[in-house]
Amino acid sequence: MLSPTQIYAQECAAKGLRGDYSACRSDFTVEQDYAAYSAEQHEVWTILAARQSLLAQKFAHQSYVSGLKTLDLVDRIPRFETVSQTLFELSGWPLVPVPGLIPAEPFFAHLAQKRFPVTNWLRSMDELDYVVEPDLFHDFFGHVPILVQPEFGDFMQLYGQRALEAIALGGTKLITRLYWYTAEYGLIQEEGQELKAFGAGLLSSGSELPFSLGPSANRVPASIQTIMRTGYEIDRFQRAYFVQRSFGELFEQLTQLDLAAMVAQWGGAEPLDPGSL
Ligand code: HBI
Ligand code: FE
Repeated sequence: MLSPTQIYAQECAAKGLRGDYSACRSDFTVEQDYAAYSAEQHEVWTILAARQSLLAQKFAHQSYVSGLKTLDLVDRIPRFETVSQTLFELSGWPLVPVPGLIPAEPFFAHLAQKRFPVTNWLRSMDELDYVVEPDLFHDFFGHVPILVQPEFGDFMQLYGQRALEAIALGGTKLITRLYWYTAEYGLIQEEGQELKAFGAGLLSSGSELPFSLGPSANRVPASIQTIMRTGYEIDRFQRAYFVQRSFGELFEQLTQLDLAAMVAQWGGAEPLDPGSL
């Protein structure tokens, strides 16, 4: 009798997903085998991190920039335990290594219990600019630094809790869009502040980060209902970027959201075309 993780490992292999799922625990976590990273992989990391941290100074939300400095992520592949301990002390968010994409339910369960899953494999030198699946650089460099910011961390934990509710209601597609247009591609313009990026898909991309804040990007004031109704593509620049007014407001909107009503009304509807917003 195969376990759920063994079944999932077979599915990933069949889909050609990267990552070694053969040794993951029932919650889909693994060990980060730090010694396994080659000198070339450390070089991949330092090239990407040097380039992105320059862009982050200009385009990233202040809390991301300070997280990057505090967690010391730039000079080499970071050690999970070290950063996890620092982050846990700072904002209560330990990191858990995972072999790659894991099923939505365990992913949301980790977030709901204030644990951030970070992929343990890293792209190769000839994939420097783009990998389809989230790798160590996307997760660790893109998602982790801003978790030093309590308001955003609270949103991510609430998101995990409500996403589990949404799955039970049959609203996985709707709730996945909310993650996509905030945690992955979110922009924010706080009162009297400049427009900045906080989404990991932007913060880990050398090209889409400047694009999203540039003249030709389609930026839309954020509304949680519109976000959850809007489709997205995973392998091209986004055709809409939603701009939050504050992390507190995003948290409030998700707290107030009537998920059952949302799923009943829009669960089966055609997605909105982001280009039409
Ligand atoms: N697994 N490791 C990992 N990382 C993710 O970002 C991730 C996932 N599984 C599911 C998932 N994301 C989506 O459901 C979310 O993007 C909504
Ligand atoms: Fe991501």
